[in-house]
Amino acid sequence: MRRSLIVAGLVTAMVSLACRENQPPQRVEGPPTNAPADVSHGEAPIGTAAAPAPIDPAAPPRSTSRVHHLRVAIKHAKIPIAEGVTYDAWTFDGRVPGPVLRVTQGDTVDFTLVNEAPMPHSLDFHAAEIAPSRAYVNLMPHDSLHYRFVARVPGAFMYHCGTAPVALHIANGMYGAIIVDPRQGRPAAKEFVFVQSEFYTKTLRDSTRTIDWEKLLGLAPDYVVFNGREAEYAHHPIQVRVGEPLRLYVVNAGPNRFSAFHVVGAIFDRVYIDGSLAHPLEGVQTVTVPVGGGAIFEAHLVEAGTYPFVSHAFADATKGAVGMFRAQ
Ligand SMILES: [Cu+2]
Repeated sequence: MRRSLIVAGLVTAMVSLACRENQPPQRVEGPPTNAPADVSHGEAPIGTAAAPAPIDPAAPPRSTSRVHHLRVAIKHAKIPIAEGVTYDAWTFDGRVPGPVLRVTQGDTVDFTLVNEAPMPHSLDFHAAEIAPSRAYVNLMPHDSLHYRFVARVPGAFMYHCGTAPVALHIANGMYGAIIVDPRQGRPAAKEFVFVQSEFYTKTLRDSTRTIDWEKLLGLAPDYVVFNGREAEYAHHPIQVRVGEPLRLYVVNAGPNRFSAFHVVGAIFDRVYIDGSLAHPLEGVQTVTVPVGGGAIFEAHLVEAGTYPFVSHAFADATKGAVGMFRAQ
């Protein structure tokens, strides 16, 4: 019995060896060796600033209104996520990320959500304190929902579709940022909003991309992006002035990858986790923005030049989580 098992094992080993010898050698792909851009951390080619970026990174201005009538429409839409790459997305207001909303601490948000998509969706405001069972319910196609909340806590907050499976709805594009300014305001600065997120794609027959659920569960995105497009602000560098105070509202929509937010060539003067005024970090290089979280970064650039900003988790920067400030 034992001898026949040994013989069977030997035969199996010889057959598998013979099969392997008949196979062509597997091609092992190495890392690319040509840098996309001739600048430190140049993970993507740097474009000219002459053409504006598809999504303006500038923060919307503060409003003096104390009651904000906000209306968001859920729509399915095809949106570009990289040069020549179109994604079959689920969106708020037909764009990814959804619109940047901005209110002031203590203001009332009078909110209406309209579902113009052919399937149930919802919207969850991280800036609200409210019963999800009342406000974040699934909204059927052609239906609408209305409620109010008071934005009690200042910060940079995420909003997103909360319909299960939530990872699918977020990965398909249903997220955005809402800024809640402290009642007393913040010092004057040039302000930008960056929403980090991931796309997990496979190609359909008509060459548009759709979700690849296996890639999502395996945490292997094709693209990691700021404001919905691969290396958008490397292709369209953001103009700033030397020495002027910058304020960056960074929200990480995920659905999976933590952001290690860093500006190359700068040290953050202050970082407000989520936006809390109580204990800002001072003199820090890189700060984690967790999935579903936000932070407010204040910095200045000391001399003229190009300053990349990245997720310092560098596989993600390679996949598109990179942009450039051009200081003049
Ligand atoms: Cu949804």
